[in-house]
Amino acid sequence: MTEVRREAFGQVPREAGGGAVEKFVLKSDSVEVQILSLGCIIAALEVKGRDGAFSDVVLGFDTLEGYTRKHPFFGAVVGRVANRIAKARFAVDGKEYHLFPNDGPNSLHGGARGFDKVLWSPQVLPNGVCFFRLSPDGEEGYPGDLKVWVTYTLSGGELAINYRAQTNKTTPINLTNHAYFNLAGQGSRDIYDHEISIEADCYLPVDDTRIPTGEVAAVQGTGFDLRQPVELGKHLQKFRLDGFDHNFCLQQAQARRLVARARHLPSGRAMEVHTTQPGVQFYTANNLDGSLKGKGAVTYPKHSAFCLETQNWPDAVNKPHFPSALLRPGEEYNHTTWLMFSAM
Ligand SMILES: *[C@@H]1O[C@H](CO)[C@@H](O)[C@H](O)[C@H]1NC(C)=O
Ligand SMILES: *[C@@H]1O[C@H](CO)[C@@H](O)[C@H](O)[C@H]1NC(C)=O
Ligand SMILES: CC(=O)N[C@H]1CO[C@H](CO)[C@@H](O)[C@@H]1O
Repeated sequence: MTEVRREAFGQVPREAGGGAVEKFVLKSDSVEVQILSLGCIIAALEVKGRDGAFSDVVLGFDTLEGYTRKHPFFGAVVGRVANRIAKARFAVDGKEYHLFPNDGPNSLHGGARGFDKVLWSPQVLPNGVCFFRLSPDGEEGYPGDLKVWVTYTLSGGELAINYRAQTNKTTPINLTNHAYFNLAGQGSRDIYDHEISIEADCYLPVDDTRIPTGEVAAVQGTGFDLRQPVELGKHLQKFRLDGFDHNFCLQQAQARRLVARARHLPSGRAMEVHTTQPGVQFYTANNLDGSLKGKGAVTYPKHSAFCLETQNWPDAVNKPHFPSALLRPGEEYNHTTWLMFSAM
């Protein structure tokens, strides 16, 4: 049984667009998740450890103010196009489109005011909540009126996130959730004692602006081979890696499949990621620097969380050999990611 509760969370200041933000609390026997109507943000996610104790495993803020200030997309749905588009431009059917460059010369995570910074219209479901939004033609430079639905449903230890969209002009799209996890509990200093595995034979090397070079490289014999579980701290040391911020290429299939596992060894908290998407960005929070004050007044230093953002491959709009990122009128974008929590 999932219980769904709805509460007021705060008021967006007028200069940031205005409007009332609500919080939706989904609760099962083993998981309680709090989601905001601002950016469809997962603001808290309490899961059980081996000893039965609940811990909040996502980074974020106690109040709305934290989320309306600049922050690294904590828990938010990012779009229209998650990740980077090189030189903030792309062409569709021979017409060139220019996006707002908000990451050096590139467009990152949908632009200056992406899907993470806007209010969505909620609808309560028996076991979850569905958020809707119309992204108007030209928003952040993207073509077409785009209708988007993001639905969270909880059943037992499984949180499903479904993304659907329809457009009336061909547009690139790829939606993801940017939750930062620490299965030891948010506010824990690092993730070195987490075991991670990713079911990927290949990954995408990047240039110094973090755009994929176009090569699809085998993980075999490199630090990117995470097909067998590794303990993260030791693994980073062994391969002298400063951290991960890379797309791993998943088996090309539209069907649900297991793509990654994370486990916090001391507490036994574990998370499996299943998805219909072709890629997953594994990010070890390399850019967190301890300057943000999070929930319970903790700080978030470098490597204090990880993200597993299921998505299409970055810069796919400019790379013909990557999976297509275009949604055409009459088609429907429909992807789901499942997060399965357990204690072992
Ligand atoms: C897309 O829809 C909007 C409103 O629903 C309409 O104003 C616009 O003309 C449509 N564009 C196309 C290309 O059909
Ligand atoms: C979305 O795709 C799933 C299969 O992955 C399917 O079960 C579901 O019915 C689709 N949703 C819609 C609204 O078409
Ligand atoms: C519009 C659309 O569906 N774009 C791409 C996003 O990622 C999926 C992965 O399954 C691609 O197949 C889509 O073409």
